Formats: sequence, structure tokens, C-alpha cells
Amino acid sequence: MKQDRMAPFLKNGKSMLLAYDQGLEHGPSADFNDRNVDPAMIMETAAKGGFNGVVFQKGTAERFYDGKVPLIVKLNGKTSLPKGEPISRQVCSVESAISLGAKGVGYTIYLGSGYEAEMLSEFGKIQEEAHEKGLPAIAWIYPRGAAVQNDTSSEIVAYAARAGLELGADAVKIKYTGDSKTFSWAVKAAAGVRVFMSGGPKAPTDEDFLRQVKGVMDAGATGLAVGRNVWQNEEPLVMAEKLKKIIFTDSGPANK
Ligand code: FBP
Repeated sequence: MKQDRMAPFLKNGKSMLLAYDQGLEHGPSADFNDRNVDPAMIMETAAKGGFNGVVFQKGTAERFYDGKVPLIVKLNGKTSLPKGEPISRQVCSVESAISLGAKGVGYTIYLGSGYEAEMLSEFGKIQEEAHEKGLPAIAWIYPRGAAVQNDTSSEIVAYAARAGLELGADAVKIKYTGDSKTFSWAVKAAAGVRVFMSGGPKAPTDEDFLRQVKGVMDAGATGLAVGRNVWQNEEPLVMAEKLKKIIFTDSGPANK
């Protein structure tokens, strides 16, 4: 078997990552309250909640990363202010990420955007450099833009997963299709690339979210890279326990 660069982020082949780059992507007023606006609260949740990794932009990592869980630094980002076709450019180098303590790097590709080519090319360079340095390149692959009618259709989600394989990603972070059967096609299309579900806005109830997670794991995914559904919860650590039970206990084998 090929070397698994995702190993630092896995436990028994599965994983639960805590994402916290929403302050840049959405702005603080959209997602944060008095508690979770503080990155120290997220770092503590990641450590106490038993997360297998935490995702920060470089500025947050520099000030708040304390080494208690493995770090993924997001190398590109954008705000929610520009309108039109989405593009997210590189704002951090692989080297800087490593100097901040990263054991993996992340990059968002808006598949289908009019600027897709720029992001594919930038990710290509990052992926090569990350691999030279022994780090996994994790692709957030979000189909988006005028050409994309439905970003959670089974066809488009599987397309995103497959693109991750062909681009050399070690893991892909994709949206849930809404049911386990269609999501399992995306996992198959990824052909061994580790599949993580992206959380999305907080679900109406904990049960709604946990049902999604069960569907994702039953489909053979590796796990979750989730933010709002954890740190917007009244009890993030209780939610983390429930997630771990599904990911590490109830679910079948991960996709590799
Ligand atoms: P959430 O679980 O909060 O959705 O976080 C996952 C994530 O990919 C973040 O890393 C990122 O900030 C956000 O979703 C992007 O969301 P959007 O779909 O609005 O671009």
C-alpha cells in the first residue's frame, strides 16, 4: 500500500477534524457568538473533544495553535464580500504552514467556477510541494458558480470526489448528497482518496446532523471536517462525544 500521508490525522482509519476558518469565509457576525469568536475556545474544544485535527488560517494558527492536536493550515481563502464567480487564492505558503506546525495543508477549489483553472493550477503546485515535504494536501472541493445548478446532487458530489483523486489530493472534503447510497458512489469515485464530509450551517437539531453523519460513515467515508455544527452547539463537547461514537464505534470500515 502507498504511504498514507493522512496518518497523523487518523485513528483506526477514521477521523474527526474541527474546521475554523469561517471568520474569513463568512465574517465574524455571520457565525460567531461571544464564546466561539475566541479561537482559544476552539483550540480547547479540539483538544478536550478528542478531535484528530484542527483547521486554521495562518494568522489564527500563529496566535492560538498550542500543539495539542495536529494542525492543518488552509493555504487559500476569500471573504464573502465579492460577488460573481468564486475564486479563492493562495494566501499562505506550504513552508509557512510547516513553520507554524502544520502536519497537513488545505486548499479550496470551486469546481465549475469561471476561475476553476486558476485554482486547479495553484492546487497542483501546492500538492507537489506538500508531497515533497511529506505533508498531505487536502482539497476542499466545492462545486460552485453559475455553471453549477445543484451543488449536492449525487453527480456533482461524485465529480468533486473524483477530481480530488485525479488532482493528487490525499483527502477531499465534500458536501453530503443527502443519502448514504448516493454518497457511497462519491466515496467509490474517490478510489481510495480519503473522503471527509463538510458540515455546513448548523442543522435544526442535533439528531438531524447525527443522521447525516451516520449516512456519511455508512457510505464508507473516513470522517468529518466540521465547524459550525460543533462550536455553535450549546455543548460542543457533548456533540463531539456523539460524533465520535458514530465515527469510531458504530460505522463500518473507512474508505481505505
Ligand atoms: P462548516 O462545518 O462550518 O460548514 O465548515 C466547513 C467549511 O468548509 C469551512 O472550512 C469553511 O469556512 C466553510 O465550510 C465554507 O463554507 P461555505 O460553504 O459557505 O463556503
